[in-house]
Amino acid sequence: VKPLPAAWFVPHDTNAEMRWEALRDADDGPVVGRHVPVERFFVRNHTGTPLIDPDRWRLRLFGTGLRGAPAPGRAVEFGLDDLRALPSTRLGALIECAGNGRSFFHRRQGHRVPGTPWALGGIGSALWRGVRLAEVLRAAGLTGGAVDVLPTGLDADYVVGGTNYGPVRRPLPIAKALDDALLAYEMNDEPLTPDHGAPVRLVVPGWVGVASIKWVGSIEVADHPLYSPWNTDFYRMFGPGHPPAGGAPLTAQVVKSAFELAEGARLEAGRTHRLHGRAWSGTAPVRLVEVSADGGRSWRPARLDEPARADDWTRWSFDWRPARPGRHELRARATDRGGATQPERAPFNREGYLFGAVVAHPVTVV
Ligand code: MTE
Ligand code: MO
Repeated sequence: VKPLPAAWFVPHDTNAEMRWEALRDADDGPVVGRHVPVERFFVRNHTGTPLIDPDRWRLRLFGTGLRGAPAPGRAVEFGLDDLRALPSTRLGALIECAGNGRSFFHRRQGHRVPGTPWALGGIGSALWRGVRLAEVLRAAGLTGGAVDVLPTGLDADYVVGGTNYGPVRRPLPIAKALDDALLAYEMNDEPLTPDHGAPVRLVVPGWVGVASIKWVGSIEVADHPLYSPWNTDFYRMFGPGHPPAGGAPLTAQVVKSAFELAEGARLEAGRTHRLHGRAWSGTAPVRLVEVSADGGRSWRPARLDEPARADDWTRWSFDWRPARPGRHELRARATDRGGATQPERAPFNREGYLFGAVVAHPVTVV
């Protein structure tokens, strides 16, 4: 993982969490635009970052969903230049870890959950360039019978608790694969960096981050459902109120919002502060953001500072003039055009996925 400037990241084991205040260094300091610079973008690695020679890298496609059903040893191969020769697409899209916000299951709802204790910084937006997965699947001989597509990463096997789960890989239903999934080779107009999946990663807009497989080396295309631990043992809802084998594999991220402020940020009393934040949803553009400065008793709409989009976050702002010094709690609450609003409590699940409840953000007024 990249070196971690403490002003930008909170380290968690092999992961690096973006600090929200790093999007806005100070009240009037430098501001990060819609897309997060690569050096400030969060990193989530199950194991370690592999260094792959782009000249020797090959993407191998095989399986019963391709013409002639090539076996792994007879895969259809693409090099980086082959991908670059196909029509390219640029797409501004978020990647958000399914576990983003997980620490609030404990901090707000009293549930201890295992896994990376993210606050809200397991997310970032970037401008991706690459070739649509649909394009590559068709070039490889996709048949009408294909059901599932299984991209596999070239990172080390994931070994935990004495079990080797093999390389990180997760099946994607063919409908999503053909809809908007991108095989990206650039991030913010530069070649991908090793931490973010160089030379080529998948970007699956709106879906849990694990769908966006980094360092992709092969893609199996099958005319039957495929399984991997990442859609059976992990990334389902487990625990009370959920089916014994877990709910359906997780797909879209839920509606959320965050302030571009440090926890416990200090603000001056008696003057108006323009508070900034971002809101997003994996299923629909954001329609409304409301802010409360009185513990959730009253809410006022924030200003949406740009047109909302489906795949990206929307920046918003809110003027607040705190009168009285002391500790205050700010809250933001987003609603998307599908009608989903951030709830007071998130549905508990054993692994702490999809925490989308309203979060109290403490600030100190001086
Ligand atoms: N792909 C591979 N091969 N190995 C991984 O560990 N982590 C996934 C996904 N793709 C992962 C992966 C998870 S859980 C997330 S949230 C995103 O990558 C994070 O992408 P980023 O590190 O570029 O922010
Ligand atoms: Mo993740």
